[in-house]
Amino acid sequence: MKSILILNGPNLNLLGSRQPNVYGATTLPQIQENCVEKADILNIKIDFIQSNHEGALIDALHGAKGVHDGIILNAGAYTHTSIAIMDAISSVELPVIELHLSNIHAREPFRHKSFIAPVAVGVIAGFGPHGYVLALEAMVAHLGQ
Ligand code: CA2
Repeated sequence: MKSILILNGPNLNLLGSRQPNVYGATTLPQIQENCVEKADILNIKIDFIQSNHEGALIDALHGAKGVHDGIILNAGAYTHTSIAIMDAISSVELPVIELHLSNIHAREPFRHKSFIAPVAVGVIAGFGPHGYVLALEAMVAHLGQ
C-alpha cells in the first residue's frame, strides 16, 4: 500500500479560528479527516503533520525517505523564504506536491515567489481545503501502481 506524508507549515494550526475571510472556516483537523476519508477511497495510507518550526518540517522531510512514497507540502509562508526546505526536498528524492489553500499568485507580490515549486512535481493552489483531496488524487496518479 502506498504511503503519503501530508506536511503543513506555520500558522496552519490556526485555520478556522482566525481570518476566515482569507483562509475559510474549515479547521486543520477537519481537513485531516477529509484526507483520511479520501485515503480510504484511494486505498492508501497517510500521515498528517503540522509544525510551526522550519527545522521540524525539514526533519519530517528527511524522515519520509524509506517510509513514504510521496509528500504533499503546504509549507505556509516558508514557501516564499526557505532555501533550507527546498534543499531538504531535493535531498530526499521523493515526489513532492506543493499545496496552498489560497491562490498565492492572486495575492501580494511576495507570495508569488516559491522556493518549492522548482523542486516539486506540481503545484495546487486556490481550491481551499478541497486542494488536499485534489493533491492526494494527483499524487496517487503520479505514483501509478
Ligand atoms: O494559501 C496557503 O495555503 C498558504 O500556504 C497559507 C500561508 C501563507 O503564508 C502562504 O502564502 C499561502 C499562511 C497560513 C496562515 O494560516 C492562517 C490561518 C488562520 C489565521 C491566520 C493564519
